[in-house]
Amino acid sequence: MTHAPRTLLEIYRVMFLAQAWERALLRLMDENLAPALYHPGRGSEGTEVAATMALEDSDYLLYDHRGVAHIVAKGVDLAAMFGDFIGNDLGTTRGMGAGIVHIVDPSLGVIGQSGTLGGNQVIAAGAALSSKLRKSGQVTMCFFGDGAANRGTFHEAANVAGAWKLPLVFVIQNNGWAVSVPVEHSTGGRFVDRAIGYGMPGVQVDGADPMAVYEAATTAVNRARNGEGATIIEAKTVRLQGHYFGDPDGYRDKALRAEAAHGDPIVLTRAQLLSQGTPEAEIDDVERAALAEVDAARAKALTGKAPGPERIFEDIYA
Ligand SMILES: Cc1ncc(C[n+]2csc(CCOP(=O)(O)OP(=O)(O)O)c2C)c(N)n1
Ligand SMILES: [Mg+2]
Repeated sequence: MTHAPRTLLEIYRVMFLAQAWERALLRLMDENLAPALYHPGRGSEGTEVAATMALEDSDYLLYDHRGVAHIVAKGVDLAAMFGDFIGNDLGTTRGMGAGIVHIVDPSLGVIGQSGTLGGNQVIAAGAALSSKLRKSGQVTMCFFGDGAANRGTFHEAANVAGAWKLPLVFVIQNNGWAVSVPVEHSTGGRFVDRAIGYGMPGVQVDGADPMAVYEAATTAVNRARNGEGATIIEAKTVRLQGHYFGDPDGYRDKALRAEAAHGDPIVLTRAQLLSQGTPEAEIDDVERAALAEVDAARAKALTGKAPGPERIFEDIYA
């Protein structure tokens, strides 16, 4: 199915939905109903949602560990996502492990990430090569952070993507940090400039401006689908919370954290909608509906059951 162009309100709805889902997950962890292992995505919703919404349902998504907004934007069932974190039979993997690495929905092109960061870059190149060889018209989008962009796997994937004009969009979410390492310490030059060396376009966007992200992603997706090859999008984002759920974030001082808070894409997009004349009551309705959707998904997910030992031997291809 080909999507009609998205409006800012549609993109905001999914950003808010992803944030509401994440808050509900953190509550499940607080209540000891799900294992407490998570990397909050607050601050990256603008990029993850707007870029993913430029894809069609049949396109491939390789997400990363930061948040779930890209997975929500691809349309994965919210109750099944809770089931994956709880580790029950309602999850997309029907109880095979709990957590972010394991959400998969082949019917929506959601093929996961990798056991280690950066592994998804080479898997993405493989997925893009497969659709090129099959002439399926599918595009692959691969998300990763500034830290993972410095792995050797990025060079391998970007090099073949450039050489073979693979239908691939790399989305580097540069939030300025890899755990406690600032990007100035880990990286010489700009990520976007690397594109020249791989023979593909590079574009830098403000991750808190979803329309700018959506337009850049749409251009990249169209190029890929038309056989013109890959693109690198570098989105400047912020990490509003610690690296993982429970990280005291002590390596960033108050001033740095306050600066990041100014880049909250949800706050900025809501303000942008209001300034464009969207009635506040309409935004409130969208938010209320999203909260109700998350509540219903949580209630459904909690009716799931732990898988039996026989589940261990299913889906094994070795
Ligand atoms: C190959 C590998 N090395 C280290 C880790 C541990 N690790 C998990 S997240 C992370 C930081 C990643 O930083 P970045 O790519 O910038 O993403 P962010 O967390 O900022 O979203 C690290 C080092 C890992 N999962 N895989
Ligand atoms: Mg980072």
